[in-house]
Amino acid sequence: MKEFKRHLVTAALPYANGPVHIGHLAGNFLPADIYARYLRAKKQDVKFICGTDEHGVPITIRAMKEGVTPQAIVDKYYTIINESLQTMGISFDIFSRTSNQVHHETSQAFFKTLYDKNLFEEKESEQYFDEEKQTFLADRYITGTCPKCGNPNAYGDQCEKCGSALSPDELINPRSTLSNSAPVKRVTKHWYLPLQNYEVWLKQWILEEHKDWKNNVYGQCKSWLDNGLQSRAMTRDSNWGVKVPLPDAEGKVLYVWFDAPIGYISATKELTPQWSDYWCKDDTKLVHFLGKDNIVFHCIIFPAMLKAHGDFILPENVPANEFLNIEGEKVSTSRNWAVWVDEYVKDFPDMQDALRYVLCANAPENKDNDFTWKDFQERVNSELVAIFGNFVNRAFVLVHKLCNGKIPPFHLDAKDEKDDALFDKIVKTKETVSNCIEHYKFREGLFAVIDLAREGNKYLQDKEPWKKGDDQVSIDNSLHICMQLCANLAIFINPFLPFTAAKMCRMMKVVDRMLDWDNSGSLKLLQKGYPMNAPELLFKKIEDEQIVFQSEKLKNGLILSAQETAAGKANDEPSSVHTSLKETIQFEDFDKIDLRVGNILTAEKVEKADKLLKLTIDLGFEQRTVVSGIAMHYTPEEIVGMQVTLVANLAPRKMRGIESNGMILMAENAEGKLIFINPHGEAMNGSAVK
Ligand code: B3M
Ligand code: ZN
Repeated sequence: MKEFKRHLVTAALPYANGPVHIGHLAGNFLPADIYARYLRAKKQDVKFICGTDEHGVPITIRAMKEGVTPQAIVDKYYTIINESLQTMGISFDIFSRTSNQVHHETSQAFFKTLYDKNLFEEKESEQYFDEEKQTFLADRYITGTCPKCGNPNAYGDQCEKCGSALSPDELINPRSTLSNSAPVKRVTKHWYLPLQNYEVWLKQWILEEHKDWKNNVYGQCKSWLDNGLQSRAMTRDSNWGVKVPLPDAEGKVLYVWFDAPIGYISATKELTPQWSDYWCKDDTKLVHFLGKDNIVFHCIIFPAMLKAHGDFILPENVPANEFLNIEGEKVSTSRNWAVWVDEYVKDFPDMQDALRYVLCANAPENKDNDFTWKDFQERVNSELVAIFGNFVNRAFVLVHKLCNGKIPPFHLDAKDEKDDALFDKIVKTKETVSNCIEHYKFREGLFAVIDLAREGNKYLQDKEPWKKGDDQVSIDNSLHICMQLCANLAIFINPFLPFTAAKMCRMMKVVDRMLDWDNSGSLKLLQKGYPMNAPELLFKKIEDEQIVFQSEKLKNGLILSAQETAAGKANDEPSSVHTSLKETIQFEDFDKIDLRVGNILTAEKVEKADKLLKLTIDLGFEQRTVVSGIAMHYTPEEIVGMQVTLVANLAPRKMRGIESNGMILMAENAEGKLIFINPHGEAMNGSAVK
């Protein structure tokens, strides 16, 4: 085993084109944080690096759609992402941004080194260009008819109907998703990294020397390497990104996957003048945490870049996770099918550890996993509250009741085999948790801690100190052990649930230093006679209403996003101008829908919901409240008095606590603004639309 002096831990840089969701947390930030916190508790020299990825097509497209500059987009989301991750206790040593000067310089210098070593191929090729928007089009932003199945809305990289992988050249009647115009071909020059030149080395390094990598990671690498590598362009035509540092490169920027991983290096530079100790000395252990869609970039392309450069170390491990689905369905930011971290921390104040717990217990470590609100509630209530919280609380309450709130002495002569067994279990747990975290098996590690708390409950139940009357020796011994167990539990749980560990320290009146990993596995953490504080509530139970509210919110998000998909407001992916038709329905299906004309009587903004307006609609025979996701498109004043069409028999639904009774029909104009579908002349309020 190699001896490492330092640790560099990275979490993949989220794109600053939207908030982060719990899938990012489970796949990436949380395991990295647990690992970094554990290393710090072991008194290791560790730097935990992250930041936002602020370049690339997703950001320019988003900016174009919102009609603002890319800078405005990244500024907005940097702040939101940074705040929500801080609040969740993700303990980065730095959370930087790839738009920073030092990053631009670092990645340009990196590129220049490879260029000067003559490691790029310069190649010209023809690419689609949108003349109206004056921009080259990434594959994803071209639509057309699929040559395989005739789907009129296939993308330049893939047909989502028949699943074929496509290239833009294969599309029949290609159109730009940005302007709906037909793109033209233009010749453009780019710098390619011939990845095939690194194939032999990569095979040796990964397939031979890193058989220890997780199966999902190793397997993906193997299949890339078995299929053979090709040259890949490391530059793009764009005016947003890191400029290519060459004289004849006007309008060219570095490919976002070239500059983003260099962001780890630039952020470390920003953090410490000793940055090169971390990046250039091979007794540093570099570990990248990420989701499975980023494996190829971190295991193949970035290492090839690092190898080509020559000055930097390579990752020791890349423990990528699979995906976390939500309520049985894949996360989709475009359909707003996601649980957003910034919203969770607002809806569940001071309950970060509950989410950390469930996401770790359910982490998609080896396969895709599912998050459901029901499971969230069950795990919190029956594991965190009923096992861990319950044990700690009982121990503290009993110490206050039976031992004056002070750590009782331990009478060695009265020690029995139950005491020994519990002590053994503490020592074993230390070893198990260490081992699990060091091997990136965070779920198993967490379960070992919960298991220990479960043993604590059993021990208390066996010893029944509350029934021991004046047998103070027995009371003392059992509660002495329980309190030592609490102290150990605080140390073990700390990397996973740091807010809980901090509360426990307050309850035990000890400073953070007690949480040093090496202190654990001992029954001498708290001195006899030492006074304890009263127990604090470690975890709150999750009530049914909270779960119902969250499930509704998820579904409402779908409805809102359906209303604005075309406008692209909540959308990372390009929306094609015409979406494909839904499947055929029968007249009876249509006839179930009761459409009515109504008049907007009042309109007002909904507090803390920038998309929603609350409307009163006059249907002639009645008035009703409808909540509509149109606040980005209309002010309340401009719509009062308008006639609209309403789905009048849609089941009521609560949005932001307001019951909405129906849905207003909207379509989209060429600019992506939502417009009302209203009668051509004055119709009677309440009349049915047929
Ligand atoms: N921003 C992709 C992603 O968020 C990308 C990661 C960069 S890590 C260097 O999935
Ligand atoms: Zn197709």
